[in-house]
Amino acid sequence: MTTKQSNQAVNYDAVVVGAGFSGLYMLHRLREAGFSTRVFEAGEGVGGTWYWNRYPGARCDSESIYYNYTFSEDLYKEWTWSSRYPEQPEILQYLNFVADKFKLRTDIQFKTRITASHYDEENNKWRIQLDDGTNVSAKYFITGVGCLSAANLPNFDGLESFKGEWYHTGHWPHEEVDFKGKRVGIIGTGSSGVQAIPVLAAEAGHLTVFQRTPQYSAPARNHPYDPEYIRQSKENFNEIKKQMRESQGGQPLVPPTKSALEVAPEERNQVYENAWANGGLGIFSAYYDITINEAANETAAEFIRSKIREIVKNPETAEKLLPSYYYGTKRPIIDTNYYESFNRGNVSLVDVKKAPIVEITPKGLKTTEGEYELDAIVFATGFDGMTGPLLKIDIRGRDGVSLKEKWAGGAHTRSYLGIANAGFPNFFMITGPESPSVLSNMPVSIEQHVEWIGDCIEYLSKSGIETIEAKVEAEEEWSKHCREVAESTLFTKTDSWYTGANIPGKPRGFQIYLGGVGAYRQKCDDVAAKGYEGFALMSSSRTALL
Ligand code: NA7
Repeated sequence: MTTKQSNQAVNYDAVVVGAGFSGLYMLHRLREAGFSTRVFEAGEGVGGTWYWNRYPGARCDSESIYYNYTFSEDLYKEWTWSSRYPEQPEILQYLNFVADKFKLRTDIQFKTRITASHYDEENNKWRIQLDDGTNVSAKYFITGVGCLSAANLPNFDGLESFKGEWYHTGHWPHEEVDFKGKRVGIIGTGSSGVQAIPVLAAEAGHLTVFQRTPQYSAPARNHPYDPEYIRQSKENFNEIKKQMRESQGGQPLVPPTKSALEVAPEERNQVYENAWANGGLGIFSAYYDITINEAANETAAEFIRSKIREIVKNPETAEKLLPSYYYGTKRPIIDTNYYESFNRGNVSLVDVKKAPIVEITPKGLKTTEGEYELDAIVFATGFDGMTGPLLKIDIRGRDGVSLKEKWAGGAHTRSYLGIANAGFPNFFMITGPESPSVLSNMPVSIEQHVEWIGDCIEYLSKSGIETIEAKVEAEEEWSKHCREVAESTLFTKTDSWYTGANIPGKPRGFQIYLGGVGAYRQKCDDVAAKGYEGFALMSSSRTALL
């Protein structure tokens, strides 16, 4: 294993940031093609999101047989998932299995954060600074930093004075945290909070949930897999893989063809009842217009509200839990006993939209209405999504211009296909802003980017091309297209981390491409087939070939 010292002045063909789903496959893909590649990972192990998000109840909301790599049929057939929605430890186990199978660890340096990466135009190299004070360089700089890895810890006064323990769901300790009998407060009711609340409630002496925005959630109805179902999925590997890659959302689902408004209310209600009984995200995908038409959206929203009123026994609590934003325009959630938790005697709900949090005190947490004494606080307050993880690294392209500067001014990030940036030669982002990323089944989108980037680097190498860089016009056109697609939906009408609204001061703009995984793949393939249309290909760092 290479030590940290051995990095002094080392040069690689490619440096990849992060050893999650993206970094692991990127390393494998480039190494197989014969490129010297080094991955740097801040954690002590592989896993990325699944390494850090170890909070109680953490699990995936994509069905497990689709939430894995499909680049290797052997791998798909060797691994067997235990249940429909796997828990975090099982996904982490899977990624460790992948790292072992493809012998990836020898080219990963753990416990090392990349702090800066600057393009050296004269030598056409990325100069990469590590947090141990050493440097490396690479021809290609590739980020696999994930979309949700920069934790958002709200800037509450007094946190340092708190006498108890506090945790963020996205940076959970590796040791078991004992909440038994304790007075626990949890801030946030997004996917992480909704997953953690029932588990914490079962353990804590008392759990106080501090809710700013009530959420729509549907039961996951997780269950162990029938071995026959697993056998069939393995047998149908090629068909499943094809369907996932050509689909809208990265899962082999038949896209809805009906409007929620063209069917009789009784029929629609039955469809929603069936989806509720089956568990998962069936309501979200029941009709094609749920995220584009207000009236269609309201049918799904009101159905879930009716379920909340039915489940939660205390009418006052039920009322506080009723969401009112457009269903699905914040990440739709699936849960195990979320609303049911509020029927427990040891769970209380505090509306912090009505009475905001003022400060954290030595004894607990103060809102405008009173103080809550707590032994532990869990921040389930989310992430600076999409751009956050990229901007934590000081990335500078031509003329020393930083990515932060490039993305600061406007109301929107700009990128070409969510993969590349004008002014940043030989820099690729895996699932960057303006790609389908988080609004798709992530492993499918990750594989598509990794394969596209891998093919591109092989093409450049074979063709004697030294530099690839997105053209400004291509970038502007792509960003405009992304905005137009987003603006034709209800997504842009809600404050969410998708739009950057959860981070004070962050420029607002929809950060994800909503055109669908299949159509997006086609676009990327067309760009490559046309000799990397929209990119300038150069024989040196300045001389354009095409
Ligand atoms: P989310 O979905 O961003 O949820 C964060 C939650 O924290 C949400 O309920 C926020 O309320 C709440 N929040 C954030 N800041 C505050 C402050 N200052 N005061 C009170 N409440 C606050 O993050 P998750 O980790 O749950 O999920 C992230 C993604 O991971 C998820 O979408 C999946 O893709 C997987 P708000 O809604 O902003 O009013």
